[in-house]
Amino acid sequence: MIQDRLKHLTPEAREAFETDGVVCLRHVLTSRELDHLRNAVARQMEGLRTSKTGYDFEELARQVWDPERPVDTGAAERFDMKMMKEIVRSDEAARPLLEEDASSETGLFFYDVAAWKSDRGVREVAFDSQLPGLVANLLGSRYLNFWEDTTFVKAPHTRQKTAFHQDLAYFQIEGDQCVIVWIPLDPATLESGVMQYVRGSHKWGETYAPNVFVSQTPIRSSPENRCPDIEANPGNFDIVSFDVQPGDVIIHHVKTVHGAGGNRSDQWRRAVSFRYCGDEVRYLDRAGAIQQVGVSRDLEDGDRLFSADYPVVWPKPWPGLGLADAYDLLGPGAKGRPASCP
Ligand SMILES: O=C(O)CCC(=O)C(=O)O
Repeated sequence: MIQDRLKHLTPEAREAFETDGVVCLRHVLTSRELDHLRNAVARQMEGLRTSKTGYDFEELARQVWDPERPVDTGAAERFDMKMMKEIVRSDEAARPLLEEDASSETGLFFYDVAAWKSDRGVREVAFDSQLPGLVANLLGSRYLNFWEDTTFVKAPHTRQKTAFHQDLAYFQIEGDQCVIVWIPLDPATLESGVMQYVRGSHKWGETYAPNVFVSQTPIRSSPENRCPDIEANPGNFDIVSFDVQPGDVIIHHVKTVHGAGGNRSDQWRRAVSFRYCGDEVRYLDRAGAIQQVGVSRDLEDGDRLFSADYPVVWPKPWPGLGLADAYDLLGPGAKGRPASCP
């Protein structure tokens, strides 16, 4: 296992992560692990209208740009989209971020989070695959907390792009030792909307306000440090992307600016991304960070992430232990154990 992990972390891979803020690693996940994620994504998509955290950003973008169209997010409440519609519409620099060469209104840009809490298969991948050991090693961290998983699906012929953004200010954390692992569940290329990364942007020394993906407009409660308009001037930036197959993963630094095109292809572009934090990361109830749903909020600013909401997934208490099942026994949802239990 150790050899497998280190096999991926060649000197070139470490150098790419350090210099570019992003690295693509090939053949990291097994077909069983990918099936777990695909099954979880299918379940999440079935619950789109009833999930508190599930959105179709393609439909939302239509609601934002059409003044007559009411905002309707079903049961979802993670983002205040009515407020966002007003903010985006009053932002002079905002404009629809749509692919031009597709005219259909049938696209879907599905988003949901935190499948790990209810789905054992997602936990198996997030906690017990090669990823935690590999990421801990890449970050040089003694231990690793799992922050959250997020699902991003673009149906064939989805026009909506993913606005370029930086992840740090979405999370209630401070520190650089955090990565996002983007896991394609279908082959992905620029045509189908694979992720694009601005090389070296993790070293720009900036923290940019979050946006809601359909526009670069910062969410109002966040400090107004706007991400540069990459979509308007792509030639001014050193943008890198990777054609990927299921099993490959792309790991980016929490400060690396990234975005994606729409899906102009006939194929689905399903992806899940995992967020891991190292031992230098501290909790910070940051203004404008996206509120997590169903967390116990038992941490104070400056705390290490030692909370049942952010399980320690590396190192393993002993080799071979599967943490996916342990969470059922010990996590906040365990029977007879209140969420606030230390
Ligand atoms: O898949 C996408 O379109 C967005 C992914 C992303 O921004 C992320 O994983 O941080």
